[in-house]
Amino acid sequence: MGEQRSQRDGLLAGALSAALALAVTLSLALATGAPSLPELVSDRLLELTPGPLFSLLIDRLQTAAKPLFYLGILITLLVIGALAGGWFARRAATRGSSLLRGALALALALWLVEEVLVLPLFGAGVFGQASRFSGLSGPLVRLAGLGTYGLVLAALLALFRPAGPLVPSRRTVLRWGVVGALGLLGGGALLRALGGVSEIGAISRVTRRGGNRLPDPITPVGQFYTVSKNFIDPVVDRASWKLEVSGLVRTPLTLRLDDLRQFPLHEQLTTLTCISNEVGGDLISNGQWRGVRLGELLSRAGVEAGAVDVVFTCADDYTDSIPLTKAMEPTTLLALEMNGQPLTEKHGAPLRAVVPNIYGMKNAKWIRKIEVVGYDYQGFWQRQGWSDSAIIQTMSRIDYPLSGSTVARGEVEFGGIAFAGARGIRAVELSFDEGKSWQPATLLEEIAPLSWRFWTLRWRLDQSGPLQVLVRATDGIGELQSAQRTDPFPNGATGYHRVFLAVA
Ligand SMILES: Nc1nc2c(c(=O)[nH]1)N[C@H]1C(S)=C(S)[C@@H](COP(=O)(O)O)O[C@H]1N2
Ligand SMILES: [Mo]
Repeated sequence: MGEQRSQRDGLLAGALSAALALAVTLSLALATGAPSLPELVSDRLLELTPGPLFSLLIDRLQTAAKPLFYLGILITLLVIGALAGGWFARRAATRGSSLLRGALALALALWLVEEVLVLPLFGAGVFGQASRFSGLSGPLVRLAGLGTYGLVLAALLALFRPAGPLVPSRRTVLRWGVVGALGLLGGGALLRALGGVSEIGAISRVTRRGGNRLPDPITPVGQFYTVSKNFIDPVVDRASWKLEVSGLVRTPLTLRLDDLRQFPLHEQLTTLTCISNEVGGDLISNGQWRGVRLGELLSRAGVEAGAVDVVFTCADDYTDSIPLTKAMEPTTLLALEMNGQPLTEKHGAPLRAVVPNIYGMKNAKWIRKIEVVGYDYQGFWQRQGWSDSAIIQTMSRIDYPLSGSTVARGEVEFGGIAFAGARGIRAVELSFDEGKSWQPATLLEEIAPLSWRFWTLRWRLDQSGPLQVLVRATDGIGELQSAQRTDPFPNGATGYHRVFLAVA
């Protein structure tokens, strides 16, 4: 076989094998929770991306930014797989050694290069152990992926050998069928993986609601939405952690966790929602927070005249600020616990801010330093144009029936949530006629003043056919939710949520 031809075959076989290997790796990563190479390097790559480009990506592409970024990395890996295949096929053609043994040796070599060269280069450490994902599963999942690459590469190159008949044998067809089916399966898993990557900067794993069911009044920690700017969140060592309170204060403080626990601890149900939540979106959850009043801490330090903002600086170099008046409110907490347990890493262990009535953005996680300043401080997202006051806009959502579902004619129950920060909810209404008329829903008992409010409504649907149902809320001061559809950037999304139903 000519070298040119075998190289061309090798490129093709390499790309196909790499696609399959990636599908296998990502499926395994999804199943085991272990990180795949794309996940590990994308973290570092995003960090290395120049600020202006990063904010352009985030601003312009919003939720698409990260999937696109991810896709870029996958394509790069495909190209590397193709090139390695091309090189290998050419070498195998001239040497005539065993395809299988050679391809597996190639896979092993690629794995070693990945584990001891590439990963450390991207800050993840040898075998990825310096990343948040330490342990054996990561290297093993990546080994399985590259093993797949080697096996498939050998199989494909064997198929491409010109000695084979012109009309493919039944066995060949069968083999291709299996390869194709696996590829499709893997592709599906890949799409799922990409779909799971969402929102400004972060991976938010929120289980999609299903069935005629309202969310849990207090969101279990494992279902609580998460957003961060990081691909890999910081892990803060509790023993050596210290909180610095400085700036315009009479007595700067340095506090350890035990010192913080000497303050009176307050418990408070507060709903958090992300400013990048879309209308009808999932980035909203309710937590039971326990911690120290920020105001009490600041009083201990003694705030000096001229103070304007209180700035949080976090272990991931994230910063944000709230006005001093907000910081002094008794409901502004520095939380140590969530739902009766110490804060988990994802939610900002060991210390995070809980700032009612203000979007999640300003509920800083992994806090290291609290600084009182005499000017209006612009934080991480504010420098990219997001709202500085970030007051939560009134929202409402229809949780069931799910949009796209079919309901039987007759009485149908609707249910969902509404939230307006500290303003509370006075009313929720549904419209079955494009907003011409509105039917009042029943508000369930208030969970807590700073929590979301649940509602239900039973309504007779007599006419079969397609139906749109809209929801709107009125906040506690009597102001109707804005009907105008706006994007999350820069002040949080507005507009009415609607579901599309088929009445049968
Ligand atoms: N240090 C730090 N704090 C942060 C963030 C971050 O990226 N870094 N993200 C913020 C955003 S945008 C939101 S919506 C909330 C989400 O908190 P949760 O993940 O506990 O739901 O954390 C906020 N606090
Ligand atoms: Mo957010």
